Amino acid sequence: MMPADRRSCRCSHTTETSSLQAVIFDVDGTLAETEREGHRIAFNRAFAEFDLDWDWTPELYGELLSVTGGKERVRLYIETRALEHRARPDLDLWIARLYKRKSEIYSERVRSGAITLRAGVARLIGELQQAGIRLAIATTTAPSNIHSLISANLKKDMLELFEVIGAGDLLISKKPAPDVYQWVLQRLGLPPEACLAIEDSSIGLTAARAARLPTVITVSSYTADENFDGALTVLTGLGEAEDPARTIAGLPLAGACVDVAQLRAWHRALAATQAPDAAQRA
Ligand code: XBP
Ligand code: MG
Repeated sequence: MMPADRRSCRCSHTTETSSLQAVIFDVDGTLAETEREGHRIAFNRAFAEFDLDWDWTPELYGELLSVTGGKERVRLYIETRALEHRARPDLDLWIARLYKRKSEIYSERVRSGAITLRAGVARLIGELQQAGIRLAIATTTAPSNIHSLISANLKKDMLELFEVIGAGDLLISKKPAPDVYQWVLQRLGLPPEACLAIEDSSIGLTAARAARLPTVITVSSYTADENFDGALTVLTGLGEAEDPARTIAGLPLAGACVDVAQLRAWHRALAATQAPDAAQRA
């Protein structure tokens, strides 16, 4: 449940769109490098518990990331590489049970400290909070996974930090469909031009752009070579003073790391190109 002061704060927000009002974070790959040593390992351990001889190597897992959602990923594997399982009469239920166990293993792993946040994530979240910029999440992973990641690394409940959380099976269509971003925007009560999305993958970028959200990309280990046409900027990460980020494409990062001033500057630059007189000049 959201604390009372946060609820009243939410009501007092303006719907002014010319300044940056909210930042919407993706989770896997963006907040943390969760895939290779987090989700992949948890899938493999669940497979062993279910007496399956499946081994999702880092390379194979990279191919399976072409679909979002753990249950959808297992189904893709069955349909392309473990065809004998297609005939299971209880296939949906069985996948759901396997996924539930995988999620438990993943959360245990995250809570044990195996997965840390990427450089700059904790800092930027704190700075955004201080600046009164609203925070939200748009992900395809399960809420329990986000909770474990946040509480293990920031020692806070995710609801204390993120006002709106669009996650998991909440919606029928996962990324690259825009549904999760549209759902989050609706709950924030904001138009996309008042917000920024932070993503790590081209699938996530497609979802955010389809919801008309300006998007900052921080590439992750599985996504570095993907196509990020349409992103506001593509960076190696959010960066820290002692671990600077680099610009790969798009609007340049002025300093060593992404901070509130930089996000506001990018947002203003975009707004200027979209102002009516700029549109007329174009
Ligand atoms: C990434 C995903 C998820 C994770 C695994 O989501 O597609 O499926 O890989 O998590 P995002 P689950 O980048 O949108 O955070 O097994 O819980 O789906
Ligand atoms: Mg991601």
